Amino acid sequence: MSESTIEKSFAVSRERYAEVGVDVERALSTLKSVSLSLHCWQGDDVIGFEPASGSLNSGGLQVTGQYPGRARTIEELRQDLAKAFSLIPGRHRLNLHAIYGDFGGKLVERDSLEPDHFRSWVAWAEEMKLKLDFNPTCFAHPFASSGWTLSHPEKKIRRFWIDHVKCCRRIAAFFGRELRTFCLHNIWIPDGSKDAPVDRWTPRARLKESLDEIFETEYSPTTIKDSLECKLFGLGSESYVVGSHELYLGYALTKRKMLCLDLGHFHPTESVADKLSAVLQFCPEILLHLSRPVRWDSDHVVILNDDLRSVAEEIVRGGALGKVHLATDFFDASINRVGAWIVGARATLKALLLALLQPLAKLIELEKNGDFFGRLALLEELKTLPAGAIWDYHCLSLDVPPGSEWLKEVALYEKSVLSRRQPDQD
Ligand SMILES: [Mn+2]
Repeated sequence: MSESTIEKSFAVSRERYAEVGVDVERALSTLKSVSLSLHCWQGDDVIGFEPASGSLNSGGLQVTGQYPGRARTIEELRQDLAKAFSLIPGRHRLNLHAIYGDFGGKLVERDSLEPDHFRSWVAWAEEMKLKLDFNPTCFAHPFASSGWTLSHPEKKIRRFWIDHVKCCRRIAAFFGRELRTFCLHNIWIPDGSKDAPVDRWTPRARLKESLDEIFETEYSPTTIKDSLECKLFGLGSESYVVGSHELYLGYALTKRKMLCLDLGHFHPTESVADKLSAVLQFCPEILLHLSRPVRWDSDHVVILNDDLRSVAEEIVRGGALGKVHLATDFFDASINRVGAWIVGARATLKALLLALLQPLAKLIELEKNGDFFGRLALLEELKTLPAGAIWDYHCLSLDVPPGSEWLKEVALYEKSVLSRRQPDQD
């Protein structure tokens, strides 16, 4: 696709949108201001760099697939991330988990993590002009093998995880200070039980107590924004999850923390998009984890489906782009991992673009006048307007390959880099 073809298609498409009352330039300038938080863990199947890193498959997480090319070192992960970021239009953020420290092959217990273990990430982020976000890793560890962490019945184990999260908040605040921006710090724990417990009360009281201790240290909200990620069910926690939606919603509201809603953490028929206009009546900000559940919380790569489009529409229609932090969260080891990142990030940006290309004032007017047929028909017509030409122009103007041209780059990267990596021994 030549530049002039893209520009010509853009000019025609811009006219088509103008006819229905959409200002394309304005939509694009809004889209350019959006920063996604890209999760690092798609690159290495959530394994991280602890020397004796065990299996992830504790705490209800499961990565399936053995596609070659997994990043095995910090250098490989950075190289893959740089490739992915180069094919995603816009300026974005990188989301790290605590197991991704620069440990130099040494065993550092999770309750002894220091900002120093992440200093090289800050240097890399500065070089890449990225901001950093952070997460404690309360899984894939012998002390999490029972499936309980911050609400564990044993005080010693609770202590370990409380101290871990405290270390993580220090590191997040360090990121915020060093990079002169806030760092999104999100807590997810696997705690729950396979079968229906008799006592649902005590673990929730213990979790609340653990969180209270974790948040005793106050950091400026300009350096760290804490969030809590709820879940309805998980593998091994089908009947009871301690950190449920209600528990964290209550906690977030009363203790002024952010709520994190993950698209895969609710009942399959429940709409996360619908929650935004409810939760944001009370919470000033929210974190969204963009994932794609297929029948369960399967963490498939995000695509431009109705769920994602509805989320984007709700954010745009509510004028909430400044209140909703968007973070990707999926892991698929059965396909090219770098490509997976790009598909998910580009789909998210496309969903936002489509939402921004709707004539909101006109749709609201139809609704206000009770013209529900007109509303339905216009929404249907919008679906086939030439958004692709606008997207291509957006990519071109941000120096990123338009259309499917980025696939060539991924294929080349696979051939020259990923396919040369030795397969895992285990
Ligand atoms: Mn999540």
